[in-house]
Amino acid sequence: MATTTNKPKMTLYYFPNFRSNRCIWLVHELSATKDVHFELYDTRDPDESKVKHYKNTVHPLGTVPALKIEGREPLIESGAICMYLAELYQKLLPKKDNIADYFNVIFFCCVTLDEILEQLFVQWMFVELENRDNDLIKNMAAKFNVAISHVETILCDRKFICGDEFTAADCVLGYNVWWANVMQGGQLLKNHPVARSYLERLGERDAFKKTFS
Ligand SMILES: N[C@@H](CCC(=O)N[C@@H](CS)C(=O)NCC(=O)O)C(=O)O
Repeated sequence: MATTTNKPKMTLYYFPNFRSNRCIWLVHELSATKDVHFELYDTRDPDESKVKHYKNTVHPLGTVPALKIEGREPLIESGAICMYLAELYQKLLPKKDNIADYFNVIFFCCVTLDEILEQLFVQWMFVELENRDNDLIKNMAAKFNVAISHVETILCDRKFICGDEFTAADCVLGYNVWWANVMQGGQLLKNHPVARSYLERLGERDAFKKTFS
């Protein structure tokens, strides 16, 4: 028998192992795969008409992720998609006392940590060794160090960002910690045992395993 739900039909446009993973992971945590259809979208698709159509109908800048929702404007920011889905399902939300950490960490990840990691990612992945901007790398690695230390002060006495219960904020931050760990042999987390054990804890979750490959 087909299962029906009272949720709108949704399509999550994604590319694996990039920021889309925040949203894919959360969909698995929410057991919402019957409502959210995953649609692989390659921003570098050589078929220009596909890219044009995506920009016209889903995301004006042509990036992923994006969540198309029946009857409304698509959501085009990974953090906003996570916050929206948690609200829609009324699951994985913080208790009232922890709402400040919830908002603060989601925005810190999407605005600050993403920017730092993106600059390091571009240098390490796309720029030949001899052409790398070593001052920029040093500066961004130092900034990351301060930023992740700040996150560690929040995590040092709790399992997850909002206490002992996992929330959507952990899908957002967890992606950043995973991202930092897969670059350059994990050197960014070398002196950050709290962040590393947080990642280990997240890695034990079934929804994490289904998402990250
Ligand atoms: N602020 C956006 C950033 C989206 C973004 O930059 N996505 C990258 C992948 S992680 C992308 O689509 N890059 C391809 C491109 O810029 O052409 C979010 O977090 O949703």
